[in-house]
Amino acid sequence: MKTLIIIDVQNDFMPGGPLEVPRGNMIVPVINKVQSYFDLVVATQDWHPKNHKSFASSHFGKKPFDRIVLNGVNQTLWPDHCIQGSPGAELYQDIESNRIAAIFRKGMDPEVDSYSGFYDNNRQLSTGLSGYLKDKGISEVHFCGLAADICVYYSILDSILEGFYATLIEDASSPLFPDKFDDIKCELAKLGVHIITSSDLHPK
Ligand code: VGL
Ligand code: ZN
Repeated sequence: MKTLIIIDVQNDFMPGGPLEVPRGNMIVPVINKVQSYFDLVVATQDWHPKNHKSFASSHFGKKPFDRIVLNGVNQTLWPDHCIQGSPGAELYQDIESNRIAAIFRKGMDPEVDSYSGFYDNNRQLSTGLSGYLKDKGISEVHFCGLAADICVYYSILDSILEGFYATLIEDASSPLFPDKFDDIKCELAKLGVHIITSSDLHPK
């Protein structure tokens, strides 16, 4: 069963949002085009309580993109984003959502960030995504969404650890820090991740 996982295509990550990803809106038509090539489409949503410890605003004297150690793990501090129930946390309005079978939310524990759609950054709390896919007999997953170098990247790493074959659809994903993305792609390729563009995919 061909499966597409759409990571965090939410308003706050779009150009003009508090944690804008360059070209974040440009990937949306590509994602919409390829959805019909897949038998199963699932999505993730960054979904933080308003006092989340990954926000610079939760730490006196800190500013966005500072780095701290949070409960023993390195943490980049972010601008407030994707607050539960806020308009910024909603899926971007142009993303076609009719074919999205399930949405897995993450980052709900105020003490722990969660980049991956599978596990939190401490690798303690599962979203259930792995079990959901395995229950359906899925062994291979395609990834797209935002940000390519953060939540998509960590989701791909976890998918490999969970035993899935992973593919990144590069033009359906966009990085927060484009300068460092070549290194990430190299690392993923070495791990056996297929990196393709949407033109390599074909309608069912
Ligand atoms: C993300 C930073 C903080 C992402 C989420 O979706 O890539 N990045 N929270
Ligand atoms: Zn977040």
